[in-house]
Amino acid sequence: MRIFVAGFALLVAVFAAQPLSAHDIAKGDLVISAPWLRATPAGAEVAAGYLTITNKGLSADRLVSFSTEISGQPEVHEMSNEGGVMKMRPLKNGLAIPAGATVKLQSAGYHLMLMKLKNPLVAGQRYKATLVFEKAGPVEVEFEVRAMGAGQQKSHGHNH
Ligand SMILES: [Cu+2]
Repeated sequence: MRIFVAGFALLVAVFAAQPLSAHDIAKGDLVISAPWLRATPAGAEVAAGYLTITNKGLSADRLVSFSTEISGQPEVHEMSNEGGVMKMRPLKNGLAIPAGATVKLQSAGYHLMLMKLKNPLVAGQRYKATLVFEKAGPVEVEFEVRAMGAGQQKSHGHNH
């Protein structure tokens, strides 16, 4: 009995350590969580998207590209500090997701860039997109638009 209880407690601990929220999407070895887009002012031609990708596998994968109906030219970008000036540029070979790593696309870091934006993004809207990984293949996700002032993801504070 004692062994059973201990085993059950361990199982609970494992699940508690890795909560899978309603927004998490698993495909192959990858878990994608909390995809969101920052709302844009009227007339904006670009928008930025953020999410977190965890690779639970033993081999590296790569976010090669993505597509969404609201962007005529979606690109995966990185920010870099060049002589004190933050610049961004497309990652021509995609974004590496090393084995066992969690890669966050967030403000001032890697991000999805929605160039040629077809309409302004308003907080509360949702847009579907397809992320394309070298190994895991295409993964359908849904982005939630958050207010312009939004920074980091709020981990689980979302109501339907
Ligand atoms: Cu960018």
